[in-house]
Amino acid sequence: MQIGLVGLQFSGKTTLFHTLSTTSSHAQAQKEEASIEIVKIPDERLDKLTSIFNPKKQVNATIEVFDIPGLRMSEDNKVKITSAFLSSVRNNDALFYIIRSFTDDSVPHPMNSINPLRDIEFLETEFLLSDLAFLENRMEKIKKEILKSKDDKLKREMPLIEKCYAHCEKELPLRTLHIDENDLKLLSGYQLLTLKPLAIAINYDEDSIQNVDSMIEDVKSKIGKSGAVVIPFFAKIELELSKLSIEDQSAFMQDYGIKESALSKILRTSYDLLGLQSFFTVGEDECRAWTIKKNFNAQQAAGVIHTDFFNRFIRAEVVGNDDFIKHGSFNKCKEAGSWRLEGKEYIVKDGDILNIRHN
Ligand SMILES: Nc1nc2c(ncn2[C@@H]2O[C@H](COP(=O)(O)OP(=O)(O)OP(=O)(O)O)[C@@H](O)[C@H]2O)c(=O)[nH]1
Ligand SMILES: [Mg+2]
Repeated sequence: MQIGLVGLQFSGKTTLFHTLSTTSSHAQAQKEEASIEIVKIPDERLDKLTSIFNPKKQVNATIEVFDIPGLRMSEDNKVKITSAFLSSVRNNDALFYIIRSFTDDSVPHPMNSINPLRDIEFLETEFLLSDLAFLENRMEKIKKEILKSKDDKLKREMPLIEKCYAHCEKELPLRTLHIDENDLKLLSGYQLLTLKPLAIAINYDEDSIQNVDSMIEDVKSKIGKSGAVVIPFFAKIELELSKLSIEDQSAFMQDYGIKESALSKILRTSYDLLGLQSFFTVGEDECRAWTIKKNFNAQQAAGVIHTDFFNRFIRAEVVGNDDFIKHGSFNKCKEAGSWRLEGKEYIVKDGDILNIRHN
């Protein structure tokens, strides 16, 4: 799974990116090309399991974060969308608009003034236009092909594309259109931009921390039907905080009045947007978090570990997270009556500890 940080130039994307990364050096902050970081997802539940098993290694779930250089002012003093930019955006499973609200005279804004709502609207409009152009092309193409081909798929696709086009024409992003699962599959290869789950992350000045809740509510009330989640962050101080030890970080966050770090907010929101959850496997070799879709059954979850586990699935031993941490092993959970043997149809719950039986 990959999320993309998208926005205008100098909105704080790379600064935020560096608060997320645990490995890269902060020295490359001004780098201009796009970069991808695999971000380890902190998980207290996994930490607890590791303290029980003391395994050779702990493997956290990860998510890929793509830092895309922002749109800048071109020679005619306008900010223009480029095809290179659009194709970088298309590559992601979910988007985070990184929107500037901080003021700093030494950092120019490509549109020369600070106006978060205008910047959000700019991105939404450009992406909507890109989807409209694609859908229009697709309709033309289907019309031609449908005459030559007996493919039923095209006949199913046409009304769907028309429905999407009509929705976009009303200036509404596709993420606010109800599309059923099968139709989504038909669209999945097209990478429509306004269909991607969206969070709008607004980069505020540190002196806004106390009023940020009402500022966010204000933005939410003005962006209308965007179907987006809106979250605040404070790139500049959070970058400073991210260099401190975990203990110092929480002390400083308390001092500043920051309730949750940008890292934690971004990861939590990504999981929500993408409909993801975790399950765990445990043992003396490794304790590990795995990422699955929310409605995955036991067999699908097994397939994430290994395709053989999917094909040769027999049963899954399952213990809920709290129960496992309370009792500390599958055997003790058995004695306590909280161990279950489930078939392939079992819908895995967030935090479940699984042991897959296969032949
Ligand atoms: N005062 C202040 N400066 C910030 C903040 N966030 C970022 N900056 C500064 O703004 C400049 C641009 O930040 P970047 O994070 O590189 O911006 P970007 O969005 O990655 O820019 P592009 O990659 O060019 O699109 C840097 O000098 C940052 O130090 C902030 O919250 N407050
Ligand atoms: Mg950057």
